[in-house]
Amino acid sequence: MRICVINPNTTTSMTDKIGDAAQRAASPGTEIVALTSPSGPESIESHFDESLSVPGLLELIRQGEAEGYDGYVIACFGDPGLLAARELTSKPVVGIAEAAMRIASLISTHFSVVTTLSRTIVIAEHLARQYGVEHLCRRIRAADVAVLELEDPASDSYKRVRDEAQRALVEDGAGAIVLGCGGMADLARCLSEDLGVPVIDGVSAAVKLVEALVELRLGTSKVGDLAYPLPKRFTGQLAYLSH
Ligand code: 5HY
Repeated sequence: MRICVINPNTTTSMTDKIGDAAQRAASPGTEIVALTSPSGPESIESHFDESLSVPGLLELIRQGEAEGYDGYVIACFGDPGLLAARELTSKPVVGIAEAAMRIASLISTHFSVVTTLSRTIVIAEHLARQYGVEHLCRRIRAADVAVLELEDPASDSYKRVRDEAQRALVEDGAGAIVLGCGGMADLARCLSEDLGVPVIDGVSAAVKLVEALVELRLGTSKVGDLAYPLPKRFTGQLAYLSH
């Protein structure tokens, strides 16, 4: 099968990292195609960034339908545009936050999330509530690492993420750690060895969930609110969407 993994920010080095993690997680018969959003913010660290990341990622899904992908991953921890993306396809579309939180709920009765900047904590809190795992999520923490610091080998971002995760084990009593950024996809194995608890990377979790859905022959329902978008006229920069 072929899975399209979309990085909704425009930083190609992060797309490469995400794609490598996705391919490592994928089964032997699965091809991963990792794509970078053609437009939008270089990193997503606020409601504003997240909203402006959606048109680019939706365009990749629109184009992806002609490529015959078996499923899609939205590789940003805010799961931006997830339901809009599901309207565009009958294939499975899985966001890394939903994937990571649901997988964490299968292996622990309480997990904590470690994300990047404090101002994005509320985004993950809203998702935990939306996905019905709020009672299992002890706390959403921030390592106070800017997303693009994760791309800088000279930064001490790994140490800050690890130290915050360690605090989650001690203070929250967390039984597992969820990594709250697509850019942390390469940290899970080392962190799990350092901390001695399961550490869930949403990119890997999402890839395995898409594989499972495809193998179960299950895709996005096209009945009701996730049916294909209604024909309508768009103007301005989105005029090309008119149909
Ligand atoms: C992400 N931002 O996964 C989120 C993480 C965050 O550019 N990719 C980003 O901080 O919300």
